[in-house]
Amino acid sequence: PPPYTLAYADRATRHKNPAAKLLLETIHRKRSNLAVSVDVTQSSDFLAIIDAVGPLVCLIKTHIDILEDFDSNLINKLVELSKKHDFVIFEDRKFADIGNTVALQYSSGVHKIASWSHITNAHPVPGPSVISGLAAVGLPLGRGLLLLAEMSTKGTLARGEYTDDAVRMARSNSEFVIGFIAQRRMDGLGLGPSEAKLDEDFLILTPGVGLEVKGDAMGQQYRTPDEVIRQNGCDVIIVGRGVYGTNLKDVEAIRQRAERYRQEGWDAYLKRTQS
Ligand code: S5P
Repeated sequence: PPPYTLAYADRATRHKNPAAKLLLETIHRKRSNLAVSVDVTQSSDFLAIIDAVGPLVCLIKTHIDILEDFDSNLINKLVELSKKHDFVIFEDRKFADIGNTVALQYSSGVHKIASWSHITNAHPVPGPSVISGLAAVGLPLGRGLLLLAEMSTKGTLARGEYTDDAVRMARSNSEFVIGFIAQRRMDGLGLGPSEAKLDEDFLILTPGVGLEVKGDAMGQQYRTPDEVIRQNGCDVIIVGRGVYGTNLKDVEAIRQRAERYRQEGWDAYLKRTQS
């Protein structure tokens, strides 16, 4: 059967990349395909939200450069929380430069992303060299990369041929590229049966998920967990504002919203695999 009808647990055994394996195992263990994106500017809010939603998620997605009071001790605390609550870390850095530059941005600077983030992502726009630059740093550390094959925003240029070429780039580098940021299942996408490999199994992590509203004032577009997981065959829902909301101090409400998304995402997965 095509991978999207397989259980997360079965898919975990098929993956060799340690980050892909860890994510699939964590999803299965915690009965959660929910990733929470913690896009806040203060470390205290960042850590409190992660501590509250940690038990309910498979993955925490960060934009570490948003934090105004970042210091290296914050990374120690994030890593401690990831062990305490058993979640994977994904720094949403969206690398998009020449190989030499992205290798430095990934390994060095203030944030030293490769040293703590299991997964990161890149725009395919520079071509395959963006992957080889990042892989030189990340592969020896057991990290995994997602390519942004599509985006959730109105008017995105990541479509058609661009998306197909992103899939081809991933296929040629599947040791390090574990999947895509995309809006639908990408396996065999638009490439015809001769080019699609039947046993390929890319992870599809999908932002633009919300239950209350259809979008924001800045081009974001939302779909429901059921649309994303069951109807479009994606693997992980990424939710930011739908979970942390506008009152960052009300961690109990944040936890409750996370549980609602976790439940809806998991139900959609059960429907997809059991129908
Ligand atoms: O196409 C995309 C790709 C990403 S990684 N659309 C997105 O929204 N994202 C990220 O997902 C974005 O940077 C943000 O961190 C999160 C969505 O946040 P929300 O508050 O709209 O759920």
